Parts: sequence; structure tokens; C-alpha cells
Amino acid sequence: MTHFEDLKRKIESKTAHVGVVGLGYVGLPLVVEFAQAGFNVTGIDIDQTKVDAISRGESYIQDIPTEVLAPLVKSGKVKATSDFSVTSSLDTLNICVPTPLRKTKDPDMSFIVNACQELAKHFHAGTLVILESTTYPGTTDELMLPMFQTAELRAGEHFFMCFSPERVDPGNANFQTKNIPKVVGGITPACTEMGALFYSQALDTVVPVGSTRVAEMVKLLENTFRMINIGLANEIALMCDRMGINVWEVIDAAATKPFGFMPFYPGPGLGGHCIPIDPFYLSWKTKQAGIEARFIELAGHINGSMPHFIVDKIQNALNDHRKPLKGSSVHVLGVAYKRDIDDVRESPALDIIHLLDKRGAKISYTDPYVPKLRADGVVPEMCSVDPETAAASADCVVIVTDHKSFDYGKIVEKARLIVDTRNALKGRESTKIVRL
Ligand code: SAJ
Repeated sequence: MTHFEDLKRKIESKTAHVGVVGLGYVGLPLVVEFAQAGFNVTGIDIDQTKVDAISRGESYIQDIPTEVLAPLVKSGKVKATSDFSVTSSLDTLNICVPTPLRKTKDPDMSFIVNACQELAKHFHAGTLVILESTTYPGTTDELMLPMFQTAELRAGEHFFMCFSPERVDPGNANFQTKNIPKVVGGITPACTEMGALFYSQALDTVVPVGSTRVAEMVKLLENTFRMINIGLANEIALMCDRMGINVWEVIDAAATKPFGFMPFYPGPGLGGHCIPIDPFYLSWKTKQAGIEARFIELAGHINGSMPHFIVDKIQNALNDHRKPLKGSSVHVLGVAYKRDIDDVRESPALDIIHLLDKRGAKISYTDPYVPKLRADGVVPEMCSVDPETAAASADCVVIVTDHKSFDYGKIVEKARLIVDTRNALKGRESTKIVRL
């Protein structure tokens, strides 16, 4: 029996022992899906607190309730460890580790390299290894393959290697790991076939593509598309601001077009760990290939300029009330990078607070999802305060993140002046409201 036939049999009979490296918002849901499909799954992470929590049956990921995870751990279907040597007895390995940017906007591949170095120590024939971390086209075949392939261990014959972009959208109630179509591309056709077979055991829809590079590029197109269109929405907002046009009304009316248009909205800037990051993995790689990613650079510039534009808007609004920004109290509503979540990574609110601080404003904030902001060289240490009390005493309130839980009616009533960067006050008319 060939390695291909042997692994295929194990996967089809669900006796393959599944391994997932990196137990974050991508890895842990994947562990649960394959365990619920009937596989024995071992999660591996370098963070012992994550490993211990899972071993206790406790989930730390908002989309995976503890009551779902606990029975799987109790039944032995799910195990967790920080010891990579267990991979010598695993048949499949999904790598779901972070791919951030360095300060220089270059890709930080250290998490992938470190994980692969550990896995390579215990790697054996008959294994399916799949990279899921968002990365530049060429990572799997140029960087990862040479770490596993030898004269005796060849991809497509002795083991199988694929790339499959993660598409997890934390907090999205309609689309979770199981029902999000899964793109997968292999180093060889046999690799693609094995990867597609694997995912089809636990996920609703699998989309095989011709290579790992196609699969890597799919994800970058998806998120670059989003980043550039947000950049366009922001540039349209700058135009409308200059021409005295309500950009929100323009977008809402354009969105009535039943085809050929997709609404994106302006805002205070671009936050999160995907959209501001992923496109720069692509532009970094294309630069090496001798082609400029001009749309990405331009959109990055426009999105990056929005915090400055918002702080100028605050300064001008105070000026119209005969108040200098310096010494005025400005209250920031919402610091997470988007509504109804607690993640502040790359949040434009941090840039806005930094710029207000530099211009001498007295700053406070409210975010029910972010009780405390740690001093990080960009923002001072701050704690979230009561929104209505703060709104009543501040010279200006600025809505940066439009959490649904805010009582906007009360805030409009109490505030002297409000700058709304998210159209959270749509339909409310007052001379104290200044809109993006
Ligand atoms: N933003 C705007 N205007 C918009 C949309 C977003 O300014 O019209 C801002 C948000 O406020 C935020 C940033 O862009 O600061 C990113 O927002 P996002 O809605 O793209 O949310 P993310 O970063 O959580 O993106 C994820 C991505 N999912 C994956 O990569 C698997 C993205 O592909 C999804 O499209 C997105 O979620 C989603 O639709 O929720």
C-alpha cells in the first residue's frame, strides 16, 4: 500500500490522528470541527496557558463556547500540549500561527519558521501538512517545503503538503469554520487531492485549486480587495467633506443599485490583524518580483491618513466653539478596531488618542469591551469611564468605534459637541453633531 492509499484510508475512516499547531481564533475552531466530525485531535501551542485552559475544557475563543469544548476534552477526542514530539504519532498537521508585520512593514515569518522547525524534528512519511496562516505567494513551496522534503521524503509521494487560507471571521454568527468554503491547493495534484479529502470530512464546502501559490494568492486578493475599497470610501469621504456633501447619504443611495456595486464605508482608519496587514504581504512579494503594488500603497496612504483627518476635524469643531484643542477635554467613544469586539490591534483609536495627546488635549475614553488601555508608547495607560458622565463634562466627544451598546440618544443629550466618524448618529439632527 502506498503512503497515499494508507493516509487516504485513515482519513476516510476517521482513524487519522489530527494535529493543529496554533490554538487561536483559527486553530481552536478547527480542533473542534474535526473532533466533532469524529477524529482524535491534538492541539499544540507554545502558550502553556492556552494548553492548560483547553485541558481543563475551558474555551478562551468567543466563537467556541466552553460547553462545546468541554465534552470533547472529557471524552478524550481533544487533547492539548506544548510538546511538539507528539507530532511523531500524528497523521495530519494544520499550521495556524500568526503572520504579523514587522515595524518596517516586512512580513514576520518567525512564527511559521519556528513551528516548521519543531515539526520537522518529528516529521515522518505518510503525513499531510497544511499551512493556513495568511502569507505571501511562494511561502509554502519556497520556505516550507525545503524544511520537510529530503531525498527520501518527497512531497506528493511520501508526504502531502498544501496551503489553505483561513477565512475565520471572529464573531460572525452566520459564517463559522464549518460553513465557510475552504480553498486548498497542494504542492502536487496528489497533495491537493489529499488536502481536499481531509477538509471534506469536517467542512461543508471544499474548493481545490491548482497550486499552493494560487491558494496563497486567493486570500490576499480577498483582503486586498477589502482594504482598497475601504480606501476608496475614505477618499470619497475626503472629497465630500471638501464639497459639503453627506458621504453617508451618497453611499446608502449608491447601495440601492442591485448589481455591480458593494458598499464600503469611510471611518477613522483601518484596524485589525487582517486587513491592514495582509495586503503588505502581497506588496512585499511583488516588489521582489519587480512590480509595484500601486493600489495597495495608495490605499495604505489614504487609510493611514484618516486618524490625522479626524483629529483635524475635532480641532476645527472646537475652534468653531472658540476653544483651542490644547487644554480642551476630548472624550473618545470606542477604542476597539471595529464595533462589538474587544480587539484593539492596529485600532485607529490608538492613533487618534496619540495625536490628541501630542496636540495637548485632555483625553478620556469609554469602551465596554476594553476596560483598560496599557501604555505602549503610543497611548498612555487609561481606563474606560462612564460615557454619559464623561460626555457631559467633555468639550468634545468623538465616536471612533460605534459599539451597539452605547446609548447614543443620551450621549447626544449630554454632550456639548460630537464628532461622529461612523455615522452612528444617522438620522439625528443637531448643531452639536459634526459628521465625517
Ligand atoms: N472598515 C471600514 N469601512 C468598511 C469596513 C471596515 O472602515 O466598510 C474598517 C473597520 O472599522 C476595521 C477595519 O476596516 O477597522 C477592518 O474591518 P473588517 O470589517 O474588514 O474586519 P476584520 O479586520 O475582522 O476582517 C475580517 C476578515 N476576515 C478574514 O480575513 C478571514 C475579512 O476578510 C472579512 O471580510 C471581515 O472580517 C468581515 O467581513 O467581517
